[in-house]
Amino acid sequence: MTNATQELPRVGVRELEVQAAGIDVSRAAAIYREYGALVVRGLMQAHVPAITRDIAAAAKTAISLVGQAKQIKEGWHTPDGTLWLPAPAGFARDKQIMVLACGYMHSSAFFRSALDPQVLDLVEAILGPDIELFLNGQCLYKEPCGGHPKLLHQDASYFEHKYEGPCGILSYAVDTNVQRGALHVVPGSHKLGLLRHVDTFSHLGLDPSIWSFDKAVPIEGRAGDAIFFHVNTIHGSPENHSTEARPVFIHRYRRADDFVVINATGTENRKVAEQRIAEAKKENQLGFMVRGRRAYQVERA
Ligand SMILES: O=C(O)CCC(=O)C(=O)O
Repeated sequence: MTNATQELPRVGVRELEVQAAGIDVSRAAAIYREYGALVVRGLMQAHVPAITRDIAAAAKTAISLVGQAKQIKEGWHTPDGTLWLPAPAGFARDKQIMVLACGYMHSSAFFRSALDPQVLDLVEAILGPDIELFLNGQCLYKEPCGGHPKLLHQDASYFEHKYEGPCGILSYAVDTNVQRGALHVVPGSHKLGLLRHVDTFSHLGLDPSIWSFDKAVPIEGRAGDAIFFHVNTIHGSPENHSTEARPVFIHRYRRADDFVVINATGTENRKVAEQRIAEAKKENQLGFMVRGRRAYQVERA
């Protein structure tokens, strides 16, 4: 891993975006391949009302459980599985929600949206015909009035893969501008390879003195807009300074034969995982198939 930089394309959101209605799937996939990021306006719109209801209910539950939070290395966990960070000054509580316990195991609306045929057509054009889900869906939740930033990072620092790695799709559950914590991406950064990450307030991140948000393109959007990003694409989002929460829901897909070789949340556990890379195997890493089929492979027997 290096922190080498190279000439990145100077593009704005206009070059990254297409409309879901009447989409040209091959053109959309070409944008993703070129820039490591693709914005599909309105792609998840039909799913938003039901998912938003489930997210609101999950947030209410999580907040009711904050008194039972148990400290872990990454912050705190409440019994529902929500991950918490220290709250900023002026908050009503000493903890704020980071990852809300609302995924495929909690919300059928969230799970159904992962199987949306138009979404899968796009993922197939990007990853090929045989696709599985990676992880169980994730809801990052920025509370109002200063809810956490997620500093710029590459997802491969958390889950480095054997092959292409996952294609992530982050969708806005609410209209989201920069003040409310819009996702920022660095177009073309997926071609830099995996860069050195450091420990930050929001876990693994790129050195913020080098990779600040002004190096990235903000993607403002409406509820239901979906942002596709490569596992090596540099991305992150600033604090939520609006008066309303900013939830997003994230799907991740990967080739059916792909698997994690390094899993980490911080530099210390990453160092340990890097020593064990040769032990990584596909077995025990099977996700639900959403397109095509999983061919039997002898080494898995
Ligand atoms: O909530 C966000 O905007 C950031 C999400 C993100 O960076 C991630 O899931 O890797």
